[in-house]
Amino acid sequence: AAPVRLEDYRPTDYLIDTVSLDVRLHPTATRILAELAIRPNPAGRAGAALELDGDELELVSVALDGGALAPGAYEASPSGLTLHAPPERAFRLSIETRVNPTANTKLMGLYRSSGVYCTQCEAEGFRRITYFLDRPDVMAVYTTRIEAEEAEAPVLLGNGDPVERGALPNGRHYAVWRDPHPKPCYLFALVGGKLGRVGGEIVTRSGRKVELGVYVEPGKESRAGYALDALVRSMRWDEQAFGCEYDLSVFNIVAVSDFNMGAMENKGLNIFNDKYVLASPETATDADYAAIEAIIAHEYFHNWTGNRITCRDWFQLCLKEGLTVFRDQEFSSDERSRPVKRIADVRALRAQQFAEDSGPLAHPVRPSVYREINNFYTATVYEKGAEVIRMLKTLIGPEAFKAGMDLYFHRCDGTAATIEDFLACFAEASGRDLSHFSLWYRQAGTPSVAVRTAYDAEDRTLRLDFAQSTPPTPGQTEKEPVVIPIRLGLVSAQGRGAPLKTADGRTLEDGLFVLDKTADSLTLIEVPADPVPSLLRGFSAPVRLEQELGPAELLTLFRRDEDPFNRWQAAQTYAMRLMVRAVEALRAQQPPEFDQGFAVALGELLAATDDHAFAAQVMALPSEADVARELGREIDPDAVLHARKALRSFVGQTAGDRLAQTYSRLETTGPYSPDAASAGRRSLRNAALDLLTAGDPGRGIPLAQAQFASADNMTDQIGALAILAQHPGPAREEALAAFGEHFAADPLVLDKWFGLQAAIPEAATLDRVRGLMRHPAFSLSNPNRTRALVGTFAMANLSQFHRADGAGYAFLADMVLQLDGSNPQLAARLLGAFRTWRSLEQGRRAQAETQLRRVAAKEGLSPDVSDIVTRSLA
Ligand code: B3K
Ligand code: ZN
Repeated sequence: AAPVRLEDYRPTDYLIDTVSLDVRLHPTATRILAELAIRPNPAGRAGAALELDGDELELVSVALDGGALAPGAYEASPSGLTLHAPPERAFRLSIETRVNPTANTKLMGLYRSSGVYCTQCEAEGFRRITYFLDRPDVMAVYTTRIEAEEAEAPVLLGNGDPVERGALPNGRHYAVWRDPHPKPCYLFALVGGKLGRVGGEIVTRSGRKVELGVYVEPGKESRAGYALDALVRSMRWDEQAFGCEYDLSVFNIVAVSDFNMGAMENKGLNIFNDKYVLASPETATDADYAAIEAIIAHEYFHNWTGNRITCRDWFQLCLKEGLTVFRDQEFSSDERSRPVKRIADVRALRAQQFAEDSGPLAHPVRPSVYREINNFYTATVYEKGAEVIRMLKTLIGPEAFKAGMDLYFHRCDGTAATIEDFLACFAEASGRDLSHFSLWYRQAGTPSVAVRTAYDAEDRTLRLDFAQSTPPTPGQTEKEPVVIPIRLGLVSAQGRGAPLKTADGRTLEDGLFVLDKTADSLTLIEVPADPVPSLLRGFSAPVRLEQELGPAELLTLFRRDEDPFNRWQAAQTYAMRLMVRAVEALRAQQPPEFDQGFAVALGELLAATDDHAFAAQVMALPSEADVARELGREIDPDAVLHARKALRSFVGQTAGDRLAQTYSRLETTGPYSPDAASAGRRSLRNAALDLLTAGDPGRGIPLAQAQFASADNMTDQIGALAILAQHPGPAREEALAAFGEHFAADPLVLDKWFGLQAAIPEAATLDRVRGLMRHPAFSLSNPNRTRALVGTFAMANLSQFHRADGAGYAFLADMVLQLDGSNPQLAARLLGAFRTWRSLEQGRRAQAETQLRRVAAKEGLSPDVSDIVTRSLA
């Protein structure tokens, strides 16, 4: 397919104002009668042909204003329907298509998941249901009639408000739904099937009553309560934090078990991967609960940021995704712990987005060209997109940000907007020129900020010299300086934060310094002796910070910084440095050596803290992938694995008694509660056991075995199993077997079990993964199963995916080629595991390239896989 370019955007030649659909559900031959009210677009070309998109469609009939079309007047194929000379006035087009939901393994358009009919239309799935102008700037009002056999599909759901339902002859029935809000077709959805329901109700702030429903597989209703609770809290929060009120009489969520992503924000009818709905103490971890809360919120928040205001074209994807991620992050911060949420988000940003940004798949937050849009639902668009909004708020301040959001909701409501429309609201509200800032949307790559500090004891001045640079990325060799908000403070060994006075006598407002040139400096006066600059507080910009700090200075920040994020960062930096040095030692055939400072400081924290979740974040050392990224080039994953193991073992030994005390002190009694404080307690306790076991398996394994056997909740049970899984031997195999048997009938729990085993950093793991593919509960046709087993192996087992013999790469290439025939989106996602291949040592690099070339050489690749492999090799 030819590349699509942002610069080529032009409005459609026709508009579609209303869509009336009549869908007759059938497992293999569903018929869709679409009636479209079409008129020429005043902004388009007069007299142009009408070219409707299609994808694997079978046309049954087409009529114009109720009359048959002459054979030469149109042209139809599975991928399009063209009217050569449509009327130059408003007209009605009636189209009947036939599709096979059972054969739809791509999970785009209308398909069946465990017998439930459901749809996924974003980005370009509606064209797999009927011929249409399948692009987000065509907004219409939809009425949907759904008809089905009542025994097969007693529940029939659509967008908007329910209008009518009734019985039909021959055991069939129907329901009619109407959505009064004009929307792009990617927000269309319908569901039909046997589903259980958990219901609720909410009254919005203007007094509108809204009926809430969460639909799940019958029998799983008891696991839907938390999702409903999270929905109610999300609706309240959005009214209070952003002034956004819900706008229909019904809001439904449906959980399905075959889904390519996390969830989808269809208007009034969100469809979810059941992994992000179903939760009970025995089957879901604290992390699952937090993810459910965040994703329920995210999809709900799209009702305003995405649905009421949508995107003009897919290049503007971050307009809805970056903003909605920012909103769900704020929600979770308010519901839980703000610093801990920030730390978790930055960990994820670095792991996913920084990795993407430094490899062949790097692209700007707003790309300017794509071949397959589904490959742009990325960490860059989502997570970096959210960081850009966060920086905007930091730069203009919370009041102006609020005013800008209000203006955006007011001005752009009901439109398909652009990033320019969005930024204009903030420029107006703040009175600032945001043109330089907007470069964040166009320029890819992670900027580095290098800092040099010089303290003059006589003058009591501190000079900070900043320099920024962004490495080249595909298609962008020259980079310009971006606008980087740097929050900072000074921390002294005595622990008092010094005020920040600049040379001209001002106090640095909110501790904010803005670096918007290649190099700049800041001089602070009246600085007492010995300050340690605490820079990029709260991770105020998505950059790499290069700051020369010695061990003593890092420990000062770790112990005394008033900014919790930088306390955590100081510990991470310390640990990272130890591991990088250990990698160097190992590669020089030397044993790694560690100083005590880090372990001692950890012990101190454990003794003093009552913020368990924070302490758990400190104890989770940078991952192998983090270390690999820090090294940047010529990576030897085995050395990384062993360096990290050695440090964990050293810390576990050095702080052993403290860890053991923490473990027993934090034992909980009473029933499980998923709240943040209880979850934090569990996470610290499990982190303590993990390090303790790393340092002294003889001491830790019996504790883990006991915890595994007695746990009354999944967090503690899988926590113990994950620890056991790191230590080869009968304890591990027995526990794994017991768990597999106990949860044999619970696919979502088995996914955790698949994932744990796929992540074991041992040479036998690849064979174990191959064996598990033959497990009766495993199936490559289910995306959750595939991601749990194959995805975890490729994305979360650095040393084994990157085996020196290339067998990990060959395995993944096999999986990608096999899946490409059935589910190209899933195949393309998995192939992304190769994105760091150029940073490996030369032997592995060659092996990875061989497999990428093997994939590239396959004939008939999907556009999805072809796009990823081409860019990966470029
Ligand atoms: N908007 C959907 C993602 C659709 C992905 C299409 N390939 C979920 C979300 O971001 O909320
Ligand atoms: Zn989203």
